[in-house]
Amino acid sequence: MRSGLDEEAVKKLIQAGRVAKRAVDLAVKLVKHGVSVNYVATSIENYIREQGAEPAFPVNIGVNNVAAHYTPVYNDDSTIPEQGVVKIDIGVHVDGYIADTAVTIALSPVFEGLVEASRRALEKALEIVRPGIRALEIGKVVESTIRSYGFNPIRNLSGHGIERYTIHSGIVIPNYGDILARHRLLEGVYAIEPFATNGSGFVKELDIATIYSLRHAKTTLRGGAMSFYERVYRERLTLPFTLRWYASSVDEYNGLLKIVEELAGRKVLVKYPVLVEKTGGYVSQHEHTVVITERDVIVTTI
Ligand SMILES: [Co+2]
Repeated sequence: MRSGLDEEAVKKLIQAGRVAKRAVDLAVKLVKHGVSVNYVATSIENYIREQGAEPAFPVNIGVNNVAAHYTPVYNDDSTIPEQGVVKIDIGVHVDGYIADTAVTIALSPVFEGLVEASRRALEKALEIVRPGIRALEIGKVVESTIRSYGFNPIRNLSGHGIERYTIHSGIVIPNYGDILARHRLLEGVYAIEPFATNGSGFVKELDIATIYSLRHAKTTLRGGAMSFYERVYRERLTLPFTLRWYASSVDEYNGLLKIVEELAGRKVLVKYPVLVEKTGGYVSQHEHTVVITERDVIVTTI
């Protein structure tokens, strides 16, 4: 993908970005006190499909100290609270070409500074990004901007390279001036995503996962597990998914939860634990996807 950014690829990346941007606009309209999180996620995912694209991952809804990797579960009865912040992280793909973007909504004026910190950090990062920039230069700008608002960047969450059908390529764009991140951002696709918090600046994993992905494997599984694996692999390859998309009753959902455990035990399924701020701090996040070509930078999700 890094060397394969042909015209067709760039066209699809831009198309995915356009859908993702409109999905963010929809998210901002939907997020209101009392609205069910299930409704928010499902509406956004349906919108993406109506636009002829597919979710690159289930819509992540992070309320307050939840930083990432929570998507509403089947029959989720939680609602948008009255106070705090809500992060909506949206992935869209067109033929495997991915756009990854996120926005934070302050539910009350007291959180506007926190939201502004990650928004401005992303803006500043986009001002300096250019072909060949070192990842740590972006990290420095993100960190100093967030600190100028009196908040901490989250150091163990980072931006990332993106490849076709792969959300995290392994290339890291730190949210602080990590002196080890001397690698240059060459031709390719990258997500820049500053996280700001009034907590310690680190996330930890909870013992819950609501998002999974499959590993490519030549495996023989029994009965339901085999047909579920085959169905999800056909539809998603190794892109993340939620059981919400596959269950149409509580019984079915509970059955799928068992299958997930079986697949995880066989090492053909990866779980993404919910990530929360270590000290319970509130977290804001903004994210855009950029396509870096030989000479230019295209922000696809703006
Ligand atoms: Co991302």
